Amino acid sequence: MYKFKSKPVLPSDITSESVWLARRRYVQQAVALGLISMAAPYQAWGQERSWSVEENTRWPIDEPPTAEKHIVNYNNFYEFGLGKEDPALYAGSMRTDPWVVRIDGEVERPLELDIEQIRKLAPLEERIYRLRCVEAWSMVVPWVGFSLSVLLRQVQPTSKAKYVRFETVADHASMRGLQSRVLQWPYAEGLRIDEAMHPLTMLVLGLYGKELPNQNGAPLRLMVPWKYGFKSAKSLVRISFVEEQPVSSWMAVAPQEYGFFANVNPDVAHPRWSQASERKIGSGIFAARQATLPFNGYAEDVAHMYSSMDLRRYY
Ligand SMILES: Nc1nc2c(c(=O)[nH]1)N[C@H]1C(S)=C(S)[C@@H](COP(=O)(O)O)O[C@H]1N2
Ligand SMILES: [Mo]
Repeated sequence: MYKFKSKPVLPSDITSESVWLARRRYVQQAVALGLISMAAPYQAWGQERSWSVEENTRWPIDEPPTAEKHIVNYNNFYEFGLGKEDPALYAGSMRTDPWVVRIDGEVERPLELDIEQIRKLAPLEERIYRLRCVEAWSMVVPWVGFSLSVLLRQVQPTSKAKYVRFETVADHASMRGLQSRVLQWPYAEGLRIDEAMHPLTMLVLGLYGKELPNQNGAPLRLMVPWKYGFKSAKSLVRISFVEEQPVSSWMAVAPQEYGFFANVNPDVAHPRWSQASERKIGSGIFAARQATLPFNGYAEDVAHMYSSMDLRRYY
């Protein structure tokens, strides 16, 4: 598959990810020397890491992850306000425990699971995925979780199920942004079943080896790495198999700007700006913009799902 080009690590980047890089190099060298088997779970290094996770090397990104301080301080989570700093400032008041996720709709066996039950469904993996926002910036994030398909397989969808709809929490007591009418609440998203079952599609419980911070969508979010960031709904409370294509919150307010598919595509501009390049958050003000890749670099894995579709029409 496509490998992202390495970028030199600037002194300004060296924070918690230097620890991460050191560990990653060690693991790669040790594997090359036959010292350890890649299948063996390793204890994530660094003082602040709290989980032991298995590194998933199926989808490598040969590029250092964005510093943790940027990932947790520059966010889109409109339930807490429209500013990039608002989620870090205000999401602390969201209660994430207890938390129950309902899985229902066109299924034989609807389920309600709490976070502990979900966490036990599969071993946690670290996967470094790029998040490419429709606003033409990106970050490279060491997410922790596992494939969404693991969860979806628990409920046995019926033959009517064609799509999966995702609904996120809407708590007026803790979410000041719900007063705004910019979007329909609760925030809703959707995927076609084949997209939802694709092994790249991830259910995320953490980042940088720790539980998800509230501003990044605690306790449970979606991560669909070949689609624009708005598809990756945060703080999920309900996952429903449905017959009809769901209307996502962004489609509902601006259908000509935000399509259902939202596959990252440098050749299809947003009506108000180009999608050909992106600014990597934390790379410094003098850093060059980088070219945006079709399907965010995952074309080999996912392009086949859209082979018969006109991607200009189904944006
Ligand atoms: N519930 C909810 N999920 C959401 C959003 C939101 O406003 N509300 N914003 C989306 C957008 S536009 C992006 S780019 C990503 C940002 O994720 P991050 O803040 O963890 O980087 O979350 C997505 N998920
Ligand atoms: Mo976004």
